[in-house]
This record gives sequence, C-alpha cells and structure tokens, in this order.
Amino acid sequence: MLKLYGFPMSNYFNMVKMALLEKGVDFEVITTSPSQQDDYLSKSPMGKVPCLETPQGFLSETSVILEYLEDTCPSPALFPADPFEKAKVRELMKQLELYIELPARTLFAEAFFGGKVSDAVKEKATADLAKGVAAVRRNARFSPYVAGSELTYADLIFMYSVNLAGAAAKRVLSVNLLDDFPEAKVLMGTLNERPSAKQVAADQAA
Ligand SMILES: N[C@@H](CCC(=O)N[C@@H](CS)C(=O)NCC(=O)O)C(=O)O
Repeated sequence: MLKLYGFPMSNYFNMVKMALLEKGVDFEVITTSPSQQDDYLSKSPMGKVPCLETPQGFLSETSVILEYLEDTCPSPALFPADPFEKAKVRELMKQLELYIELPARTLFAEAFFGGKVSDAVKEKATADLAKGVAAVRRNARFSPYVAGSELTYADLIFMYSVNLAGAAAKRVLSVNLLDDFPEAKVLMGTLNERPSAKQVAADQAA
C-alpha cells in the first residue's frame, strides 16, 4: 500500500492527500514533520514533506508525486488526455506554485509561527502576489474549475496554495488577495464541498 509522509497542516501534503482521496487509492498516512535527520533524508532528500513510499521506493516533490499517481492510478483522470490541455494544466500548476504559493511562503514566519519578516520581504511579497494572482486570473478558466470543465491537479494546487496565501496576506499585509477575484472565491467554495476536501479539512481540524 502507498504510504504518504507528512502532516495535516502542510498544504503540499494536503494536495497529494486530496489527489489520493479523489482517486480512491488505498494509502496510509505516516505522520511526519520535515526533518534533516539522516533517516528521513534517505526518504526525502531535501527533508521536506510530503513524500510518498511506493512499492519501488520513495518519491518527493508534490508535482512529481501527482504525475506518478496519474501514471499508476489513471482513473479518475486528473490530467486531460489532450497533450495541449494537459500542458495548460501543468502551466497553471507551476504558476500557482511559483507565483502565489512561494511568494506567500516568505510571509509564513510572521503569519503562522510567531516570527517577524522585514518590510523589504513584505514589499516584495505584496508586489509578487499581486502579479501572481493577476497571471493566474488571466490564464485560468474557472468554468467552473481552474483549467476548464473538469477537476484537475491544478484545482488541488489552487485549493491549498491560494487559501494559505490568502490567510498569510491577510495576517501580514492586511490585504485580501481574493477581494478582486470573485471567480476564485466561488471555486474555493465548490472545491470545499468535495468529500475529499472535507476529509482533508476534518483531519486538519482533528
Ligand atoms: N517543493 C516541495 C515543497 C514542499 C514543502 O515546502 N513542504 C514544507 C511543508 S508544507 C516543508 O517540508 N518545509 C520544510 C523545509 O522547507 O525544510 C514540494 O513540491 O513538495
């Protein structure tokens, strides 16, 4: 059986967990924090979560794990079959990660861990997030899902990047990222209704 290493407050862990739940794959969660200990580094070379234990060995990096799941558990599909449409989903996944999740992450120390971030970091995050949100808004379809009429991995990345980025921006920058992004709010509501997302949220709350 697949084993998913990570913990419920990790947004990357939750992306993979939601994918496993959507696909109805049997898996076991091994609750694990990021670690630089040799034992964990032998599983996840950067010491990050999530990582996935497969019958052939360990995989890390969320997008790689998602691609592995698609190859090994193709139904229900979370990538379109058409190569161009599939590339568009990958493009959105990358944009969400690079231009929303990662800039927001620079604020996490102050947003969630009782630390402080400098004004320079805040200024950069403000500009980067505005640009990232505008880019995703320009590229996504929201009809009703991020990449079109079907749920794809882009929705899973969207769900667990944009919600956390929104919380961090609100706490640290006093900015509401979704104020001028009504399509995102609607989609977030739709995704939150999925049994997989409800399960992830319940595990988080527990
Ligand atoms: N590029 C990684 C990022 C995963 C990531 O940043 N995970 C966080 C938890 S949400 C982590 O393990 N942080 C610890 C660290 O950066 O050392 C992926 O795609 O899986």
